[in-house]
Amino acid sequence: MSVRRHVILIRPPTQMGRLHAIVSAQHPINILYVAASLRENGYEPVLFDYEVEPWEPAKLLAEIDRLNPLFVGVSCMTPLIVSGNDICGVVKEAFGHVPTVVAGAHPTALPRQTLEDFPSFDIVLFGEGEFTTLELCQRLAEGRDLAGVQGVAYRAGREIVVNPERPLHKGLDEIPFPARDMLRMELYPGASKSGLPAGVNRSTQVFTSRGCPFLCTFCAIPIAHNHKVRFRSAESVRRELSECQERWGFPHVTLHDDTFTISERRVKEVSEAVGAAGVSWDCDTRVDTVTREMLFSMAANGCVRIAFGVEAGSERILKLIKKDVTLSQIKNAFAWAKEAGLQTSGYFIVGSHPDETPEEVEATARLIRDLAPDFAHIAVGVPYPGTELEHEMLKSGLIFDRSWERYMEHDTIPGWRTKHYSAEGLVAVQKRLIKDYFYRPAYVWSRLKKTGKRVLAARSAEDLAACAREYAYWAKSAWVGYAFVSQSTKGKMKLKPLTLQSADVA
Ligand code: B12
Ligand code: SF4
Repeated sequence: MSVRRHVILIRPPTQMGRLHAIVSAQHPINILYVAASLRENGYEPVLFDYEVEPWEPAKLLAEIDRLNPLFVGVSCMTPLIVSGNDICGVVKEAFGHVPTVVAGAHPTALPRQTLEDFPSFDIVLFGEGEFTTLELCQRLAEGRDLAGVQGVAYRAGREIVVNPERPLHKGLDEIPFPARDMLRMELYPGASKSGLPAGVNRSTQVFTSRGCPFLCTFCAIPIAHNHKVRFRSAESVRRELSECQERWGFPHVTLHDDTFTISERRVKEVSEAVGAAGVSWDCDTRVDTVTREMLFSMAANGCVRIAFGVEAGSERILKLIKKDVTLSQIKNAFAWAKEAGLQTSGYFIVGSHPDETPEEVEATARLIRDLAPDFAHIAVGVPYPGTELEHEMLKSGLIFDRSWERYMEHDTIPGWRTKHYSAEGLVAVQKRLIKDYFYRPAYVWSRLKKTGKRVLAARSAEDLAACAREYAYWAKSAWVGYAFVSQSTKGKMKLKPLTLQSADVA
């Protein structure tokens, strides 16, 4: 009998809603990390990325039939858990003996509850995936049970067993680079960050660290990383980038660290490594971990865009959500970034704390206008499982519907409210802030001017074509955004359940 070596890894269809029209799909780096580890250890992973390819059950089932895999695994953030379960349901119905595994942010926060709520999953893998997956495969290949495998929860008869968590990997440099060669690159044509036009910058994402030490009450990242941050060496980042350059020649890279600028010395080393690769890049970070000099040095090394988590315009709310930054730090960071010539982006939240008053939301609106970022990501606060925000809202009885597909920052009516806003009220105020910022003559003029400058500086037909694509991108974004803000939260904008049947497939 041949040894079973295949594993099927799946990203469920996107629930990015209309945003998907303006922010193109990112590479599923987390799954590609797991795939690379599997391959290095002699297994044969097969990827189905339903964010970019059509969900065709017959094709998946034929592949399972052909390969007889050790398991079929899905990666699920909270709003994707329902469609992840639907996919595994289709698998179980046809091949009851093939184990189904769910991993990612949602099951990591709720391992036991995920198995209790979703009958199509056999096994939950929580926390980091590389080493746990290898041990899981070994046990499944040997037909042994999962007792003692750290980082898994599973069914044993009618019981659910939750094993102890696996300690975080100490040496990130030892983990093989994501298996990007498994992607059909033509399915990921553009940039994956709002404000970096799709089609203008073909890009990939690179993690130079994992985790974040801060305490923001709404953020799910510390759940998997225990408020710890671990760094890769600049040399390891340099090698990953040269692999990317040699094989795919991406002109742009997103450094996807949760807070890229935590250590000044390391920012310098990594920026220089990226600069030497000759690509443009962008990153996300906090306003209190940058200096003017750092931003200039990043720009000199090819950084073109920086996004800051701002969240709120009221110092009281910033304290309540444990963001621990001040308004003057926010203003300085944006001013320095602009001075350094970087495109700026800000993340803002309405309802980041259940106590936020309408006056405080207005303070956020004013702050967005004052900062005048190139792009403002204005979200509704979502009480993701395991966060302090969720704990507080459950305690105050503000969550009335835990349908996970509603756990999106946009495009659905929330299943929760705050003390001052109803669920519809939160969406209505989110829409108003978006409209007030993006649909002002000053903003439209600033966009026309910025791209206009590039038209004047164009030296080739290629440069001009890039400018035309950029104009088209902003026009499309304006159209998509307008359709969103002008839709009533009542009537037409009834919750559209984003399940497998209705999720959009690019
Ligand atoms: C990149 C990213 C995205 C990308 C998509 C990435 C992808 N792979 O699909 C984009 C930008 C599209 C995105 C969108 C959203 N995201 Co996001 N995203 C991230 C981010 C920044 C990095 C993910 C990552 O690759 N991490 C690095 C890898 C190494 O870690 P990992 O993801 O935990 O994966 C490991 C294990 O979980 C496991 N694993 C994961 N999947 C699988 C699958 C199998 C089969 C196996 C065996 C193992 C395994 O192995 C991996 C390697 O160790 C995280 C923050 C973070 N630091 O994780 C947020 C994060 C995951 N996102 C989050 C959220 C909320 C969203 C949105 C819902 C926001 C919204 N718009 O409403 C959307 C939903 C999108 C959708 N499709 O419906 C939350 C999740 C919270 C939650 N409980 O769901 C996070 C944690 C951010 C936060 N601040 O809280 N996201
Ligand atoms: S919001 Fe940003 S700074 Fe706060 S914990 Fe999450 S990643 Fe860290």
